[in-house]
Amino acid sequence: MQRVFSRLRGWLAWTDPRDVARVEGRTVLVTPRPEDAAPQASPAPGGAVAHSLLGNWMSPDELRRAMDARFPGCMEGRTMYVIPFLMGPPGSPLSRPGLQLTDSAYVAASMRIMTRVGAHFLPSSSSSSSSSSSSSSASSADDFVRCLHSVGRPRDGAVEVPSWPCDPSRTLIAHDPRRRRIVSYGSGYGGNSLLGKKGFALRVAAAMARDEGWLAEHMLIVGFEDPRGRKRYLAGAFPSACGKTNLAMMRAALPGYHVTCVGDDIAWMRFDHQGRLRAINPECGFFGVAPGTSEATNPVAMATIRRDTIFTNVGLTSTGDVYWEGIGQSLPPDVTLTSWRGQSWKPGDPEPCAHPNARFCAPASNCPSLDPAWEDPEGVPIDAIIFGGRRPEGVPLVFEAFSWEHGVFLGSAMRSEATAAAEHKGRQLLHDPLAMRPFFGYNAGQHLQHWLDVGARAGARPPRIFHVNWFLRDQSGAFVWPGFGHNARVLAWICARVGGEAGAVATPIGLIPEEGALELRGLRGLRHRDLFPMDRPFWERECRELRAFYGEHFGKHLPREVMAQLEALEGRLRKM
Ligand code: OXD
Ligand code: MN
Repeated sequence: MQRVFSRLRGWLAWTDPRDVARVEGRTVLVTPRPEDAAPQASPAPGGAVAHSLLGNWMSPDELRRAMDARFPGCMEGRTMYVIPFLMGPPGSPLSRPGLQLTDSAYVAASMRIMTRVGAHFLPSSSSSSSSSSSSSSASSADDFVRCLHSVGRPRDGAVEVPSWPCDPSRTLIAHDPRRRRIVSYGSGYGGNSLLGKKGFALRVAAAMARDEGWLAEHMLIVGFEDPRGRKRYLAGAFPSACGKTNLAMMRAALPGYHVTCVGDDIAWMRFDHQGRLRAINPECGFFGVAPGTSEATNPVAMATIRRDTIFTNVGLTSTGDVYWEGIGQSLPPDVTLTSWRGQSWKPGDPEPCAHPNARFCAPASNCPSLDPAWEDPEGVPIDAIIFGGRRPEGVPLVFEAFSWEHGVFLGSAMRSEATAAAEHKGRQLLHDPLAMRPFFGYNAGQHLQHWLDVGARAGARPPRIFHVNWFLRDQSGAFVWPGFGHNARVLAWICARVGGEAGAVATPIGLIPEEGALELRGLRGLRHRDLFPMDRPFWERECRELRAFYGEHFGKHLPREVMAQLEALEGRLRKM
């Protein structure tokens, strides 16, 4: 069921219950050799497909066969939308154009929010140098990313039941990074179908970035201003379900500090002539998880989605408003609810009212905390990079890497509890190097090496790298850190470190704030040692686990420097 809200000037879509998240198992990279796609992708002899934790591979011949079996006639009876679009601010040398064909009106409308749409963004055959409103450093008329999408259900004119057409048993999302092509069949949902997002801006862009010497990463970008008006920009990589959107839109719970939003999901970054890392947000909208979003957890998001927003799989009130778990608004007794499955729903029912991966899709221009420089063609200068994960035990609130190389190691070692954004079940700790595990566009070992290479390049002045964990729990299972706006306290320490103004103590895993350096005033009962556990047996287990992970999933493709960093950590722990 899909409907327009007059009051909200928004739209609500309810999907087929079989099409509710990214499908990682059906997302593939198409390269001549399996090891070009993922380090340990090894097909059975003669096989044309290989699955691995760090990416799935499909041979070009197999893709041709798969497309022949799916595409002919698949759009029959539907409208085909042709969407020329730009990823990145107009006029930026970092921006790149694309063209998506789709037979889904939902996808066309969502792309209109998430990307800049317009035929002038495509390089024209007459202009090999870009025009002023086009942007990109595209050098020839066919230098754009081609995206083909179909829901996979020809239409015979009858009323469709369910009204969300899809072909879940044959869904396939295939990327050919060499030919800059993405083919998506069978799903209309999020990253499966809005091909500018994960497909282009992460997977294909990562391969472009490798070839051209920049970085395409699963990162938010924020500005952080201190009470003296000094502003720094930070980029942060967090796996899905770690509160990236909340951090990107945070209202600081520390007087005098302000957070501004440049982006909440993806960063394209390049070292400029002065050696500073510059970042743009290639998107111009937010595709955020709705459940848990409230005036208390993310008032900026609540303001952002007040209008012009496409909601997917949230609940519906009898007054024509949206509803989800954790929305934090009590309903008048006469208001009734319909769940995302289209059934009448009341609090206490066993199934949730909104799907856990229900989404809002809203234009960035609605966001009240949008940074004034968010569309600066040069990108914003990044002073610190933050890696993080959802780690219930052992991992301190924040620590700083000793060097760029150590920071890349921390990125390779990221782990986090699983997410509703993909098809995984339950709470399990998943390895998620650089928060890119589902989004690598080429061999993940080479991606790590690329990080090492760009940082080592002459003239590069790499930003400092930090690791954060908002999700430590105490013995009763309660969160130790209040999170949300209080995360500004951690950002304040990070920026003070960058400015050479805050003290730190070296531990085997990195530099932690010295006592008193992290502003804890106003937070009762929080002791430094609860926030900064340093348990040698925990880290020894972590190292063993990491060694096994590297061996099993990176094998010979793990950069030597990353292994050297692990060995150095093991050595420091022995001396502890
Ligand atoms: C997302 C994700 O942004 O899964 O949807 O990372
Ligand atoms: Mn994401």
